[in-house]
Amino acid sequence: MVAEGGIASRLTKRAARSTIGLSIPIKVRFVTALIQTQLGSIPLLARGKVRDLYAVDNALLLVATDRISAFDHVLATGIPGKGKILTQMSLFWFDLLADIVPNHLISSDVSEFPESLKLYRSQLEGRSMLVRRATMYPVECVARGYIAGSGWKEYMASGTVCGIALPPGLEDGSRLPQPIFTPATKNEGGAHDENISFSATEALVGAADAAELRRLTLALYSKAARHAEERGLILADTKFEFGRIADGIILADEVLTPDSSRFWEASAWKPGGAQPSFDKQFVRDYLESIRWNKQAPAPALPEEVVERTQMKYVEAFRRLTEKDISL
Ligand code: Q0T
Repeated sequence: MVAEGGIASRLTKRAARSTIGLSIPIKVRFVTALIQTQLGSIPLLARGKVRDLYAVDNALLLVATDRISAFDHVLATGIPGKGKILTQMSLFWFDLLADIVPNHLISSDVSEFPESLKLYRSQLEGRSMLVRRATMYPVECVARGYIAGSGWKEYMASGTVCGIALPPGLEDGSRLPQPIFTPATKNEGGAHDENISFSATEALVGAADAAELRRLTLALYSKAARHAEERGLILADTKFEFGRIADGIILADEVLTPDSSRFWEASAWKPGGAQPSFDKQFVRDYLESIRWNKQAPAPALPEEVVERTQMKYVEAFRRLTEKDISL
């Protein structure tokens, strides 16, 4: 029985080399990037830039691949282990934040998954979550403690973010007087999310739920930002997605990963321009250096950029969780 026949072409195989002195190999580990899952007849619901979503009985299966995006494109090269690192990071935060809001996690242990998934263990191990199906709110719940990205753009144009008036004189990367709730709506087909006002959020989800989503978003941000700051990282902003089940509101999606958040090295923070990305700066610098026009097809990354980027994900995981990760 060959569960994974045919996926080899979708895997990027790299040898992680270690040498002593005159290039004597002391260890040869093969680390493979999982670029796309292939779960046979399990119904695929969606492939995002990074994650693949499947229907499993009444539940959903979220699988984080090793795909990486930059400048709004998925690159031709994956970062081996990225999906595992981000999944383990989400699991850490779900646990830390469970006193604020329940979440959609059923299990991340493949041994506890339905029988139909066990054939795919090697693709799922460490990088998948079986989650409760919820009715998702059509709002991206963003909290910002610092101004950057689309928030900085809107502030430059109007002095506001999502209609919230901010003090004059802020620079790109400035800390805000207090964290703010800056909701956005998802746009179809790769277009950027659109920042919306709180009253537009009320119109979308109702006033009571809008107030509760704002309260939860700010409470989650506050706890996570404090945790990060104690470990020398700035959580500049982050995006949450919530859903509703019979019992009430639950936290869904991935949480507080570098894909859904801006993490900055606190010791390097210097408002007045774009801050270096904790995880993707080597990737961006490389893509700028080759003067890629940011149109498809996105290029591949050199081995050195892949390795340095992988190290940044491992470092983010270690600093935030104080745990080691085996890929
Ligand atoms: C969802 C119902 O994960 C997504 O896309 C990846 C390809 C976005 N998405 C999430 C849901 C979730 C979650 N998470 C949930 N618990 N219940 N829907 C749907 N799309």
